[in-house]
Amino acid sequence: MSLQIGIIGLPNVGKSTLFRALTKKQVPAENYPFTTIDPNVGVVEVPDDILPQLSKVSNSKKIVPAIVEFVDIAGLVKNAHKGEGLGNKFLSNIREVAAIAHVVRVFNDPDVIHVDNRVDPGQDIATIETELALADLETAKKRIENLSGKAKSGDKIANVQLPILEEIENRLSQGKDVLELLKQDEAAKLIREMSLLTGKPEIYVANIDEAEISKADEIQKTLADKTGKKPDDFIVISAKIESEIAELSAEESRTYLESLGLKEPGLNRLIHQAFSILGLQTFYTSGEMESKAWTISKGMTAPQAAGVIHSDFEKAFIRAEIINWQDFVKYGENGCKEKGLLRIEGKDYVMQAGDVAHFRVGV
Ligand SMILES: Nc1nc2c(ncn2[C@@H]2O[C@H](COP(=O)(O)OP(=O)(O)OP(=O)(O)O)[C@@H](O)[C@H]2O)c(=O)[nH]1
Ligand SMILES: [Mg+2]
Repeated sequence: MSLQIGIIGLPNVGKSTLFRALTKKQVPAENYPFTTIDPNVGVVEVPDDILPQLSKVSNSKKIVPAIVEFVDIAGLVKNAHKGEGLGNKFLSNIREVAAIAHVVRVFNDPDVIHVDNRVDPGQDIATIETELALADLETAKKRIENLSGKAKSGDKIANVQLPILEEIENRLSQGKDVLELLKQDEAAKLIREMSLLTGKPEIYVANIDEAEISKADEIQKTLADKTGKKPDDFIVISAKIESEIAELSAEESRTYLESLGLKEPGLNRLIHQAFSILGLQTFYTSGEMESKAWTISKGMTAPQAAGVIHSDFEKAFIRAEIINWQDFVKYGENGCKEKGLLRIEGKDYVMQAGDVAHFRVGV
């Protein structure tokens, strides 16, 4: 399962600066043998305050965090959908990712050229989104052409898909995305199958001047107002500050963050948000050997979660023993058993964020 976040945006907005800062947190590839080694792909640890606490209680030899992958994609320009500026290649890079981190330039630096010679985040977002919509429109039109004949001759699938495609075409021609249609199962299936760009979950990363970092909340609100999006859709950072923090030791970065009045690096927020828009969450296992965060999709049941640990475990699942992580940290595993804080859950149990789990399986 490749669940990558593509970093996209206009040229020169700070995508690669951000990517390099992220990859300073890059995990050693040998810990994750199935991850591709590609200079444009960064395998990044998901920051996790719970793991060290579990590890301490269990006296674990090793901590294994969850990971998320970021892909640095080259800048898109106007008319990318017509192939401008290697547009087709970059658009196909975006088709392969599961979600999008859209970097928007807010910083003013006369030394860094803006492709349109002005800093206007709202307009820049519109430029990129228009390209994505036009690329999707072409994909939809081609598909409609292919299916029309089949639909007339009574092809079942074509007759199901054609009205959906027409709806997609309709929305895109009006400059809308197709996110709304994801609520319908058939449409969602088709949108994923066609890898439509406007059907991917997206976060906006506003790259602001380092001197403005104390005004981050204000800027977030202004951006939301200007673009008609929600403030939470934006993560406001300074790529420059992030790349500096990434060079520092843990101790130094704490002092530096404090001096800027920040609680945590902006990258941590970005990584968490990225994880969340992919629809992912973690559960934990913790013992002497290791404390580990396992990645599952939200809504997965206990047997499915067990199947992530080992594919045989899903079928062989008997029961799950679940302890809430706060209880685990407070009383330890045995303490929780004595206090009745260990729950026995069956095959219908839906995993909750922060569960510490033991699966009993019949193999
Ligand atoms: N002042 C300032 N300059 C920045 C910031 N972020 C990036 N830059 C500069 O902007 C220039 C372009 O940054 P990149 O990170 O290479 O931009 P990019 O989006 O990857 O550009 P392309 O790959 O060409 O699309 C570099 O000279 C960076 O040093 C920032 O937060 N503040
Ligand atoms: Mg770049």
